[in-house]
Amino acid sequence: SKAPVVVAITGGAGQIAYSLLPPLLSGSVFGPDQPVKLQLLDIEPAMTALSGVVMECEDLAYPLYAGAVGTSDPMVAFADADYAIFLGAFPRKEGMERKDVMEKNVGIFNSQGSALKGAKPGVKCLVVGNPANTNAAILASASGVPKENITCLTRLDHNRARAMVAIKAGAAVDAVSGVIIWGNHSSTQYPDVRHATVEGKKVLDVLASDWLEGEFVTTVQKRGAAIIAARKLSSAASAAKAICDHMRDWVQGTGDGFVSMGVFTDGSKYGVPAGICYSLPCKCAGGEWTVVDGLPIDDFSRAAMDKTKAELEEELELAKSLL
Ligand code: NAX
Repeated sequence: SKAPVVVAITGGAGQIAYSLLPPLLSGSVFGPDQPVKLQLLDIEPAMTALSGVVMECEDLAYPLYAGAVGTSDPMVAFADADYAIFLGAFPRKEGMERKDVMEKNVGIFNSQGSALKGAKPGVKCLVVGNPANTNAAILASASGVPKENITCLTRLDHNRARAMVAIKAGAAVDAVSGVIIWGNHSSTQYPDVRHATVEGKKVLDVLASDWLEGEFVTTVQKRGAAIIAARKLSSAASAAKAICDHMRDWVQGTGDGFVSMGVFTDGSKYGVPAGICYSLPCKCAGGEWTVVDGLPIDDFSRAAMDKTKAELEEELELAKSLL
């Protein structure tokens, strides 16, 4: 049988991790014959809770389970990791300035970046903890991991957009393809349906453009906040599913079509400068992503793509000033 892959997960005692660990151990992400070893990191006060999570990983009794470790030491968590999923971040608390939250997260991702040096050389990283795109940029500079191996999660936004189009058109979700999330995982993100189809027809020909350019865009942009308002907790089941989709596609390939991933590019595509982690349409094959280049961009899209780019540049500048 295959040697296990080592998957490091930060924020292992949190609510997304609780929904994420079962599918990771089931074979649906890394393959049906691929054993998985988990290395779960959380902060010291969460160690008792984390020990319970480790017990449940055993009790799932999945045949691919190859062990689970719970630790508060990043060096232990990242040692020999093939994959690293960063869920842990400092949440914004009432009365905190944006700058103060950023400072906490810059500290976390800077020090975890150093510890990531103990991972396997080809370690593939996914940053989920917010501000995800900018945390990914800090991680990239602190870790020395090649930029193509550091991504951030915008698949949840992508899935939200795809599902919303399907529901509106009265179609199955897998009949919708080609939606794109551009930019930041924040309320400036641009959910784009200009290249999307539903049941083989252009979405622009099927759904009203005032809905597509108005309510659709703002609903996707504010979906995270709507879930917090309703549930008093942020999205967890759908976030975990999106993480599985992102990692499975990265590792096993996208086949036809493309998906949205927060990635670092060289500055030559879609007017996105090098150095920021910006969500783009990507295809994956052989464990590598490539940007789907050359899609025509109209004025409406260009303005929205530039707005979210400007926010990311400003965020990164703030983050760097706090290093
Ligand atoms: P929880 O608060 O339930 O869990 C976070 C866990 O991280 C806690 O157990 C906490 O103790 C731990 N943690 C904090 N600092 C740490 C550190 N320095 N090292 C290791 N662990 C640390 O949050 P949860 O709902 O699981 O969400 C996790 C993160 O995902 C949040 O930052 C959230 O904002 C972000 N999200 C990002 C999404 C995306 O699409 N990019 C969507 C879902 C989610 O909102």
